[in-house]
Amino acid sequence: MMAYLTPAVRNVLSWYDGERPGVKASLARMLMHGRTGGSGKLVILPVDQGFEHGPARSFAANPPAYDPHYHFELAIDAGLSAFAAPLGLLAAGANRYAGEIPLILKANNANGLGTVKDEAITGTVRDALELGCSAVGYTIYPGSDRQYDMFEEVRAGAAEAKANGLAVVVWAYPRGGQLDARAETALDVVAYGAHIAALLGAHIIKVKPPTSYIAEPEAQQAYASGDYARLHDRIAHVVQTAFDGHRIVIFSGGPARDDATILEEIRDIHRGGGHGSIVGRNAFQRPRGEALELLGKIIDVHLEGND
Ligand code: FBP
Repeated sequence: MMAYLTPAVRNVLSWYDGERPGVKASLARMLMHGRTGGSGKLVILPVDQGFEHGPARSFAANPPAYDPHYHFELAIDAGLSAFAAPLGLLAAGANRYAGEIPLILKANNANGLGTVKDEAITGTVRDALELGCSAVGYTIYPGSDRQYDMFEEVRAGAAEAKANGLAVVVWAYPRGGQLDARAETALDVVAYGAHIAALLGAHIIKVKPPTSYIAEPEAQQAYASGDYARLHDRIAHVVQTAFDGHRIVIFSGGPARDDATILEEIRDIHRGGGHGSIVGRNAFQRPRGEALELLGKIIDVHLEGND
């Protein structure tokens, strides 16, 4: 038999031995796709910012990005692992690009016009299956006054997704309640969010790169003996909190920044043992050629040491 999966991907899949074969096959589909295919790393394009931040804030910087097909082609041509988006955006291209790029249905969404830190369920497991997706994705807002309802929604959606052979991605974004802006990216808070996502049964966990700030007074002592001044050490800690590195943890790109700043951060993510990146605005807010170039460099960093 000719081996299809690489040792790196077999190793990642071994973390999910408690899961059904369909779920592992869906994870394998993403892990074997694109330029990082076979390396155990993932680089994903997320395009839910039109929902979360509004259309002009998301796409005015690069107007071709108003077209859903633009994002499918960007993800395909950059050789990414997967493309994640809300129902309407995926439905606008899933048929035309069927089989060309693994898809993740972002199944809940918020919008910037609201005041409550919560998300509505905007897609179902059945939608994901009809669109040919490999995974469904949910955002949770640990710390929000609505967090427990969000956890229950993820529990229900994830159970149905797993029963149907889909992987589950959780965007763990602490916010709301008593968390101020600084606390949202504090090391202890980001790590707490990643751990909650793992406990909720996420296969892939997405977080923001953490700062060295420790927000919770009760957590100060636990962090007192560690040195978290360097980003790669903070990344390593967050990965550790996701079942001792046995869950795929990927890091978001954030607002558009210059290439050098982004790439420096990606190098730290790689050095800290992060399993990849999920980069939206820093991809589709650049002209296509520049986006392809930057995504190519991001992939190169994640592939370092994989020869
Ligand atoms: P970016 O690379 O654009 O930051 O995308 C990652 C992401 O998680 C999106 O999926 C989501 O829309 C956005 O970040 C949320 O950003 P914010 O924290 O500003 O609401």
